[in-house]
Amino acid sequence: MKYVVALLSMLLLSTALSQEPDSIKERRMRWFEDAKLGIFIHWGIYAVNGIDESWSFYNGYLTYDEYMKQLKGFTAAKYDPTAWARLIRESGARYAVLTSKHHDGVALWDTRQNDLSVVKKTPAARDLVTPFCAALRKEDLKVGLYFSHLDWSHPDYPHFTRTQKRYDTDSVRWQRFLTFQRRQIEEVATTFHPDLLWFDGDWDYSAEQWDAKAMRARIASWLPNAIVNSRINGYGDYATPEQGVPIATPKSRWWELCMTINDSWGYQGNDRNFKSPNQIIRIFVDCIAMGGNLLLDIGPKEDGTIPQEEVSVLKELGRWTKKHEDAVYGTRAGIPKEYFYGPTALSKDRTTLYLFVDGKPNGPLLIKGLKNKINRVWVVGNGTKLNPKVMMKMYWSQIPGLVYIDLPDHVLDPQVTVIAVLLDGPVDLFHEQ
Ligand code: FHN
Repeated sequence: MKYVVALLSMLLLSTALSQEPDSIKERRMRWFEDAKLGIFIHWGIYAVNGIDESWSFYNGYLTYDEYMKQLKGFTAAKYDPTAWARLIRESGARYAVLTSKHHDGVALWDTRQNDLSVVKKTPAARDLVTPFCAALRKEDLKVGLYFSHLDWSHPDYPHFTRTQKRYDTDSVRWQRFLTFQRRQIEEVATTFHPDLLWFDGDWDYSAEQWDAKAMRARIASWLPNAIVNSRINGYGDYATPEQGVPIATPKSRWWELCMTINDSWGYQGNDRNFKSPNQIIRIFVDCIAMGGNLLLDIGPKEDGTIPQEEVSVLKELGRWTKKHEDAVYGTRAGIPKEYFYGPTALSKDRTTLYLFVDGKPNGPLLIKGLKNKINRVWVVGNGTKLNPKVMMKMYWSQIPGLVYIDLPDHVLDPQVTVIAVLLDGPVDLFHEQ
C-alpha cells in the first residue's frame, strides 16, 4: 500500500511540475535571475595529486587504484568554511555550489549508502558539507550542491573507465544503482536543504533510463522551492553552457555559464593559466548583458586552502561588482548590439539603460535608435554626471537622433566602466519598417 501511495504522489507531483504555472516558476527562479554571480567549488581527493577530477582514471591517465590512493592524502586540515563564505560574499557572488560528490563517487558528506566518503576513507574524517552550508547561510548566500548522477566507482554503475564496462544490460544491477543514486540524492536534499541542486553526469543514459521525470518530482517533494540545473535529462530549470561564453543569447530564459578560473575545475598546481580579473569581469559582463549568470569555479587544495591567485581574482571581482552593483544585481538583458556597440543591461522596470565600456574609448559613446527622451546620464559607482548630445535628428524623419556621450578619462574604471542612462520611461527602440 505504501508503495502505491508513493507512486501516486510521484505521478501527481510530476504532473504538477510539468504544469507548473510560469508565475510560480518565475517566483522560484527570481533569486537566481537576480543573483547574476555564483562561485563553483570543485573540491575532492583529486586535489591531492592536482590532477583531473575523476576523468584522470576514467581516461586512463593513471589506474583507478593509483587515483584512489589520493584518499590517504585528503586532510581538509585548514578547511575554514567561514573564511570561504566571507570570500565568496566579498567576490560579489550571491550563491555558491560545492561538489558534494563527483564522478569518482567520493562523497564529501557522511553518506549512509556506502563507505566511499571523505568521512570514512580520508584523514579529513568528517562531513565537509554541513559546515559549508551553515557558513554560506550565515553570510546570507544561497546554497548550491553539485551531485554527479553517474558514479564510476559504484559496482553497479555500468561504466568503469572509457575502455572498461562492468556490464551492458543488467536490469537488476541498474535498478540497484538507481536506488543507490536516489537514496544519495534524498540524503543531500533532506539533510542540507540546498536552494540549488547542480546535477552533472546525466549523459550516459536517457531520461527514461534515469527515470529523470520521477526524480524531478521527488526533488520537488523534498525541496519545493529548490532550483535544479539542466543536467537531469531535460527536467531542469535552467541551461548550463560550459567554458565557452555563449556567442548569441541562449534560448533558455534562465541560464548560467560555468567556467574555470584557470583551465582546471579542481586544484592543479601545475595549471598557471589563470584568467585575469579583466578577462573574467568582461566575461561576466557578457553574461549579464545576455540575461544570464556566471558560475565561476575555484579549486581549493586538499587541505582546504584556496590558492592565492584565486583569492586575488575574487577580491578584484568583488571590488568591481560592489562598485557597479546597480548595474549587476536584479538587472535584465540589455538592448541589441545594433543600438550600442557593446554589452548593455536594463533595470527591471526597463527605464535605466546600463552601458558597459571596456578600456578607454577613442571618442564619445554612441547610442542609436533610441526613441526615448534622456533624463540623466551618470557614471555608475562614481556619480559623475555626463552630458549626452543628440545629433542628426531630422524633423522630417522618424529615425531618432544619434546620442553621443563623452567619457572623461578620470571616470574610467580600471576594468569595465559602467554608464547609467535614465530614460523618460521604459526603453523604446526604433525599428525599421
Ligand atoms: O565531467 C564534469 C567535469 O569534471 C566538471 O565537473 C564539469 C563542471 O561543469 N562538469 C562535467 C563536464 O561537463
